[in-house]
Amino acid sequence: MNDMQTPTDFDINDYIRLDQMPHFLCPGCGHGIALRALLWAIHELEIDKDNLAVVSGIGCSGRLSAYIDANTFHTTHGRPLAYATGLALARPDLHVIVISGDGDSLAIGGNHLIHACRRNLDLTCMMLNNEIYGMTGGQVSPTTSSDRYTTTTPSGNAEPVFDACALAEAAGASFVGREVTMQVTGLKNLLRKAIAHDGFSFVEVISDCTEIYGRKNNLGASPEMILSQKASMRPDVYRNTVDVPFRPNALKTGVICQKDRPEYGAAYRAMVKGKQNG
Ligand SMILES: Cc1ncc(C[n+]2csc(CCOP(=O)(O)OP(=O)(O)O)c2C)c(N)n1
Ligand code: SF4
Ligand SMILES: [Mg+2]
Repeated sequence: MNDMQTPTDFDINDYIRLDQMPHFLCPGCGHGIALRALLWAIHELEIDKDNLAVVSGIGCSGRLSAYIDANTFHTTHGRPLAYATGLALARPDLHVIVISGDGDSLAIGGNHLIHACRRNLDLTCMMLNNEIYGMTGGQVSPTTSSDRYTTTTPSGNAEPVFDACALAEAAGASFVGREVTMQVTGLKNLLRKAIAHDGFSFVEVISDCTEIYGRKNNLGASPEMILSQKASMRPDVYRNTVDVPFRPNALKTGVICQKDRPEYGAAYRAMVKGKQNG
């Protein structure tokens, strides 16, 4: 890892499949910013593309794997962690990174997430939380804020919201962090720490769905939504200075927990070897 590297060392064109351009993301979508931060972290960690596997589910978030010039698997909705678990167990020499959405990881794939946290296999999961099912037209998700409008909550959302980081920590993830797309360098640094961590790392990225969620809830265009992220992190500072909607609770960002726990793949291999020798 080289701390001296600067943004100028990083050229995203070295890491994306140019033949897949133009990408399909809407203008202002936060997912593109998250992809850039992830590739920047991979660049700084000097990970060889041949040793990188990116696994994704289905969704606007899931689509990102198709744009990365590495070993990529665009799998089924809710199941990328299951595919990634098999891959990481069979190929411990690879860096396995999962790109997932809030619906993908917390609704249909919620069970896979809690068990990935419990096992502590050496994987990194970047979950893009845009509070909505973006790809399928804007249905409510487990992270949709209270009172917000979606195609399936036309009178507002009455459900309480999942705190994905609290869930991951409680389920045993040994690295948990959160960042907003507004803080691109902060997000890159957090992802770098998550990928370097030995064990299961969960990173929640607050990433705006401008075209569906933002439009439906009158949250302004991309610049206003980005400002809202900043204000939601420090409502005490910005409440009277920025005229943008706030999230109900102040967002905690950065590394939320990091602990030493036995990594599942190494423990499993040692157990098998012990049985073979004994
Ligand atoms: C088994 C299955 N159920 C449902 C779907 C339809 N589907 C595709 S993407 C998606 C939701 C995507 O939301 P999220 O995971 O939050 O990703 P985003 O598009 O917001 O990035 C759904 C319900 C599917 N493809 N497969
Ligand atoms: S629908 Fe929303 S999440 Fe999907 S690409 Fe457009 S802005 Fe992004
Ligand atoms: Mg989503």
